[in-house]
Amino acid sequence: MTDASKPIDLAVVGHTNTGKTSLLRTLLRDESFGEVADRPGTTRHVESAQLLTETGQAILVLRDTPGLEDAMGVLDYLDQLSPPQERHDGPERIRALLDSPEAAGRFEQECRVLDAVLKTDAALYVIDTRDPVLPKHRDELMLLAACGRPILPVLNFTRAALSDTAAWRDALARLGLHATVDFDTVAPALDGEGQLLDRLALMLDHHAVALQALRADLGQQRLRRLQDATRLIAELLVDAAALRLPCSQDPTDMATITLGLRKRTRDREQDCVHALLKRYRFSKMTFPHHPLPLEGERWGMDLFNPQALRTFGIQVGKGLATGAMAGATIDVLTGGLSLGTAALLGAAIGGAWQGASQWGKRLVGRLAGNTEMTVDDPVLHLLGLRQLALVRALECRGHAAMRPIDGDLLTPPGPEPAGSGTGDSGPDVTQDQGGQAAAETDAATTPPEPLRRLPPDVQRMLDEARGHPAWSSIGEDPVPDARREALVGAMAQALFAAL
Ligand SMILES: Nc1nc2c(ncn2[C@@H]2O[C@H](COP(=O)(O)OP(=O)(O)O)[C@@H](O)[C@H]2O)c(=O)[nH]1
Ligand SMILES: [Mg+2]
Repeated sequence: MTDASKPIDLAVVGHTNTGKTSLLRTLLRDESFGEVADRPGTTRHVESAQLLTETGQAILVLRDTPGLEDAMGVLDYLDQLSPPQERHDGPERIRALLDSPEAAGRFEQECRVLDAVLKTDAALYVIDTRDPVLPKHRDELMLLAACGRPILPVLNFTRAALSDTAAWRDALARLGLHATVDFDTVAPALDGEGQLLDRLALMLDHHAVALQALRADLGQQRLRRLQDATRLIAELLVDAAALRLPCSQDPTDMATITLGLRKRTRDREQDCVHALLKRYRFSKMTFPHHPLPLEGERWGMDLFNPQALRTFGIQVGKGLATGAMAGATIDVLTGGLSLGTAALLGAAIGGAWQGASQWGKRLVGRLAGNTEMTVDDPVLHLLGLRQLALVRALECRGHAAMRPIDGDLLTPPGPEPAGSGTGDSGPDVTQDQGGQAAAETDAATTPPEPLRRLPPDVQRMLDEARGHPAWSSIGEDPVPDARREALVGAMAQALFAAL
């Protein structure tokens, strides 16, 4: 077991339903590992999986085990089997137990766990910190200690209202377990796995180098995920900013083209959501499809709804706020020159065009036949902010979480827009299994402060993209362009810095 070139073997143990399988899911970034449920005895066998570096090297083997249900019964039986006065050491006594008939009988489940612990380098003892410290927990720890392996208590459910980590730390210290790690498997701290590996490195000093290397590797993986995520968002924004749909100045035609513009933008946003979920190794169920309705239902979800824009603190010009063309800018075919939205909308619908004096009559003349619809700036901002909010949520979500991310994430709390009057901006009440919804709501009460605006650099880049219709992969005639790639890279960096 001391061969430092072999993967480090860890048994994940604890009472039933404390989140052992959940811990594996989150550490492995695998929502589908094992079976997780709010009822006893879901994990019946010892299932294992490897935690790999980015290059595929296995550093850790994690063994999920069934719950220790009758530690007290096992301890009593151990006393009969090998009375303490015989002075066998702990592992010898446990081996005697494993050789006894009860290993295939009454204590089959417990013996599977103990067998796994004897074969591993250390045990992670998972604790539901909402539970009071009970004699059964002390019995479990005594039994595990008899295996002669280091034990690292992992404090789970730390974000639940009833969690009492102080009581647990105190009780564990009394049992000689002074190193513990907080790790809420549904909403772990950003550096949760790093802290876990640090504690393990202290306990398993001959594996410390490998554990520190794994810690650094996981940090790199996280960084690359974030870089890829911001790149996906930059791609989306460039596609939306560069999108231009030709249009006559007939108001009916304009309204139809606007619908097409909205559809392409929304579909493109949905693709980005899916790509982000995939990059973070979450299923589509993590953030179910929000249909982004045109009106009503959930105003907060509508990309082109002025109310949604305001919730993100985005100022909307008067001319844009309502009407069939909300969210679209009418633009002129003048080498990408983008004119003020409100002003042009005013012109298009026959109102006074305040921009006329600013741009001059010649330009008004050129408007005559050659208009285009583009996605308006506030909508581009909203698109970016929503995706950044999603990335932040994915960053601090464990793969054990079962409740979908709340769609309200996309309309984070802000000054309530006057007259919203919808009353439906409260948290989604999602049907969920067992008691998780309540506990996960605890975790969800402290989301990171939402970003309120895109960085000015990004705005400048969006302006540039507007002038290049061929840069839009959802446009009429996309053409690959090195300058576009460079811009996407630079925008991704600016978004990364904003996160
Ligand atoms: N809210 C919340 N629920 C959790 C957490 N860890 C586990 N659960 C839930 O608790 C239940 C039991 O978890 P599971 O991993 O199956 O426990 P095991 O029996 O120890 O393997 C499942 O419904 C999990 O979704 C946590 O940190 N927070
Ligand atoms: Mg389990």
